[in-house]
Amino acid sequence: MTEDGPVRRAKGPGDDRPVGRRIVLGMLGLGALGTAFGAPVQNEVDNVLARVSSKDPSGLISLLPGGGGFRFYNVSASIPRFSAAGYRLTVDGLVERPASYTLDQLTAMPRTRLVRDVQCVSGWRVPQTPFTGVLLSRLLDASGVRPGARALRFTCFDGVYSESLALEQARRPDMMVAYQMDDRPLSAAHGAPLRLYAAPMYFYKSAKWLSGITVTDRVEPGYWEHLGYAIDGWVGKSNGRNDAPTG
Ligand SMILES: Nc1nc2c(c(=O)[nH]1)N[C@H]1C(S)=C(S)[C@@H](COP(=O)(O)O)O[C@H]1N2
Ligand SMILES: [Mo]
Repeated sequence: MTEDGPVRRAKGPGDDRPVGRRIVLGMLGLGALGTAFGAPVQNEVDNVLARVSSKDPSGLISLLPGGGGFRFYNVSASIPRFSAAGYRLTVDGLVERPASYTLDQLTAMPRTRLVRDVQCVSGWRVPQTPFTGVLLSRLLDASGVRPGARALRFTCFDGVYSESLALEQARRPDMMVAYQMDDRPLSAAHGAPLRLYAAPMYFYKSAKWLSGITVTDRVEPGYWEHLGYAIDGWVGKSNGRNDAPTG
């Protein structure tokens, strides 16, 4: 990949940069391996896709298994490694009962499946993508929100990304933590094993590799929000864009 120069970080939540020809060819090679040998290699494909993070002037990425019209974003330098067995989602802060969920516990909870369009603030849109997971309102009710709570802060096990939602936004029936996308377990690049899925908002709100939810007394702006993107990231009503709603 060095022939193409260093892979720099995105300047905005959808600022793309060209993927050099060598990288695209490299990805196609991995894609072929993925077809031949199955899932473990798919993780490698996802890793490469995520590392080159984004621009696909050739349109070839969408041909790769798992590509599916999505662009891959990662503000950190690599994809966090995880083991499904060791995974925990913590819920703490202004709650009566702090919690730490295993993936098995989350998948055993009542599940919600939503099928909406995905809209990135940079313009790309993926139609009608199923996400399955647990509503944030269920996690909040399970832990018991204390008086004075106003917002949620989301942290990620990449150690860099963060997000936020106001409490009343988080309680909506289209705000969840998701462990499936396209009716399959999340891939590493898409945030495995668990990501936020904020269906009515631009996709930067949907923090990947989710590690913690902290209930707070005020909204604490997330990674991109510190850099000027809307905290209330409603699709079509924020960030100076007029996209159609995702629902
Ligand atoms: N942890 C983490 N979550 C993240 C991001 C990121 O860089 N790191 N990028 C955001 C942005 S800008 C978008 S558009 C979506 C992209 O999700 P995808 O890579 O599954 O397509 O993830 C969002 N969540
Ligand atoms: Mo984005």
